Amino acid sequence: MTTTRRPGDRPVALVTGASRGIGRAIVLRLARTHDVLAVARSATELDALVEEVRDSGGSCDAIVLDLTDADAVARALGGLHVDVLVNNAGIGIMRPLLEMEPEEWRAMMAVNVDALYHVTRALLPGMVTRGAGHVVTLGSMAGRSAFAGGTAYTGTKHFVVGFSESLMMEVRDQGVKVSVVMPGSVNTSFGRGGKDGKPGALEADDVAAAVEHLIATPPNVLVSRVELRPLRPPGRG
Ligand code: NJP
Repeated sequence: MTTTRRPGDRPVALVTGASRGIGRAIVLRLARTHDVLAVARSATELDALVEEVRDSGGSCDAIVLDLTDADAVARALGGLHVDVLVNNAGIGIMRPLLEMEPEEWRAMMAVNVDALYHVTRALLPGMVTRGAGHVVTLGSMAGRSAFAGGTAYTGTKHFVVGFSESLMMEVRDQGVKVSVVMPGSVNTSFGRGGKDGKPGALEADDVAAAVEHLIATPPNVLVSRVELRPLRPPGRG
């Protein structure tokens, strides 16, 4: 994949977890204004997404990648020109700590925590060198609250908030914006409930619209944290 950029080229956005759910919705939104790189493991779903974007006149390329493979991430992403990185990939295994298998713990840490480092470490140096860029990471309202059965998941999302806000302070003076988007429940196949199992939840495109909005802010404006809730969640009197 070429990284040579010409004057007038559209900015490049790379979205992880693009094969379905929120990441897919973000790709479809950003493809209106950006050339998009869509990252996930599922080649068939990514191919369908690429086709959909191209059919509507946009530019999208798929990168089939397991984000938990640090060497593969460095090989595939290192040196790419990316103006907007959306760290969206995540998994949610909701189980009390004492019922959680060690491999479930490790799987969640590998995607929600370690992969965030692998991907950001590959793409941030280019942004710093160019003095411009935006890193947006999908956190969660679970990154500021707690629930039984969420020991590991809320831990990873608290990590995301600390990571994003500290990174923001490390690179803002070098022209790079860092934001964390924290939705409540979103109607995807993620975690508890399954698709269509979350009445009153946000839709994936609601989250994508928020991401689109915050990367379109003027150069001197940084929205560093977004908490996104449905207006009238069911079951609240
Ligand atoms: O998740 P889902 P959502 N390597 O399950 C990818 C947060 N969030 O869109 O590899 C590469 O539909 C996977 O692709 P594939 C949540 O914590 C959600 O709902 O093909 N990619 C798929 O594209 C997460 O950070 C809710 O299987 C890997 C994507 O990740 C983000 O929003 C609420 C991978 C997951 O798609 C997206 O969630 C909230 C790997 N090793 C926060 N492993 C909610 N939905 O309710 C997974 O507050 N992926």
